Amino acid sequence: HPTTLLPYSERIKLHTNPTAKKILEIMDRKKTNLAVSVDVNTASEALEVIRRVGSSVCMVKTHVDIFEDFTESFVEELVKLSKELDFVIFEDRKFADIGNTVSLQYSSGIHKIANWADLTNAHSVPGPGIIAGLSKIGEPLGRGLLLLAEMSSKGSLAVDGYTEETFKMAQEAGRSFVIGFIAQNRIDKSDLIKDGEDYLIMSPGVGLGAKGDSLGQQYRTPRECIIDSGSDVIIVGRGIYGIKGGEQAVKDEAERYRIEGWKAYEERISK
Ligand code: 5FU
Repeated sequence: HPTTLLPYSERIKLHTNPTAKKILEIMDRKKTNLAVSVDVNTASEALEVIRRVGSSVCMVKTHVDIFEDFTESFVEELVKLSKELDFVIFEDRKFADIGNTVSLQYSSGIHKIANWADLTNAHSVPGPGIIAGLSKIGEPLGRGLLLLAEMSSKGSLAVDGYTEETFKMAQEAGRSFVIGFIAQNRIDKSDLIKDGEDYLIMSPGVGLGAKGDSLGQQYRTPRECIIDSGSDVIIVGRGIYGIKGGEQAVKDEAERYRIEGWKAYEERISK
C-alpha cells in the first residue's frame, strides 16, 4: 500500500483537516505512533495517568462517560496537558444515530465533546447523515472524525462489505472532516484509494502481554499492527495503565510501547 511506505512527515501535506495535520506533526516531532486509552473510573485518576504517559504519546483517548466525577475543570486540565505535553485528544464516543441526534450529542449535554475533543469517531451503520450531522458542528472548529470500519472484538459484524461500504462512505464525504478509520487493517485498499488521498488508520486491541480478555477483546502486538497490517496509530489501554508496579511502571510501559511502535514504523518505511 502506497501510504505505508511514506514517512508520517510526508503525509502532512496530503491533508487539509487541521487535526489530521496536527496528529502527523506530533507523531513526527515526538517519534511516537502510540495512543493511550485511559479507561479508568475517575477523571482524577485519568489525569494522573495522562501526566505519566503524556510525553510518550501522540494521542490520549478517553471515554468521558465512564468518569463518575466528570466536570468542566477536568476538561480544562486535559486541554492544558494536551498543550504542555503535545498530544491530541480523542474522545472515543462511537456516535451511532441519525444526523440530527448526533449533532446534539456532540455539541451539547454534560460533556460538550466538540468543545474540547480534537478527534471523535462514529459508526457508519446509520448512513452518511451521521457524517453530515457531526461535521456541521465539528468542521468549523477544525475537528476530525474517524469512521469505525472494523473492530478488534471477536465476532464483530464490521467485516467484508460493511468495511468496504464504510470506506466508500468516507470517500464520498471528502476528507475535510473524515480523516481516517478505526480498523484492524489497511482498509483503504490501493484499488479503491484515489491519487493524493491519505487516511489515518488507528488500531485498538494492542498488547504485548495477553492475547485477549474474557469479554471478546483480541490483542495484537505493535509489530503485527504496524508492519503486517499497515496501521498508523496503535491504541493501548490496560496494557499500559493497568500495569502493576506503580507510577513509574506505567510511565516505563508507555515508553516501551512507544519504542516498539516506532521501531516497527521505521522498519516499515525503510522497506
Ligand atoms: F473501536 C474499538 C475497537 O474496535 N476496539 C477497542 O478496544 C475501540 N476499542 C477501545 O479501545 C475500547 O473501548 C477501549 O477504550 C480501548 C482498548 O482498551 P484495552 O484496555 O487496550 O483493551
